[in-house]
Amino acid sequence: MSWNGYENNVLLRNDGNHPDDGIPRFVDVGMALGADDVYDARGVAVADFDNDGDLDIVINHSQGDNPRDEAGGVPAVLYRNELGSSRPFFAVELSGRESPHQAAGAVVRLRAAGTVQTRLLDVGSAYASQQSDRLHFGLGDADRVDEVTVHWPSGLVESFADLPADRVLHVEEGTSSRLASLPRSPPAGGG
Ligand SMILES: [Ca+2]
Ligand SMILES: [Ca+2]
Repeated sequence: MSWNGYENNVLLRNDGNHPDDGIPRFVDVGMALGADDVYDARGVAVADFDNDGDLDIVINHSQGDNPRDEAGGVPAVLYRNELGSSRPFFAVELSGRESPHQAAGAVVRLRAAGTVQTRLLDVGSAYASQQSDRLHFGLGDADRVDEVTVHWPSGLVESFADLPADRVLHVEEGTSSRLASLPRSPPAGGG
């Protein structure tokens, strides 16, 4: 994103906490991955748009308010992730019953291979854009999930143990759950 207009977008890779000081390190990989466009970007949404198990990015732009804009403005751009499809993932979709149907404010914790990740279901996530309500977790090298815990806005807490990777867990609050697979896209250049 650029905040002053017509700066190259940056895409920050999280390299984790540094072993010396415990402070997270981020590296700008926008130019290396071809995601450093100079258009006047405004909104960003991160979701698995092609249902292949990795997160992709859509960026929208302010329209035609500057002579450098192309005629009619710059359309939204989809950056399709072709790096992460081979790595395992896990995703969670929630339907509230006591909680509001969209389950805004739910917190999901996932534990796999000794690492805990936390996601907040946030329905007001970015300017002029909205994240997917499918909560996505990258699993690194783990091929199973030890436990998923859902903290519903109603106060209900539900846990699900020993789940396979590369699945979407659909949970209806306090009622039922089921695992589904995604239609994984063929690799870039594949048939
Ligand atoms: Ca994807
Ligand atoms: Ca992909």
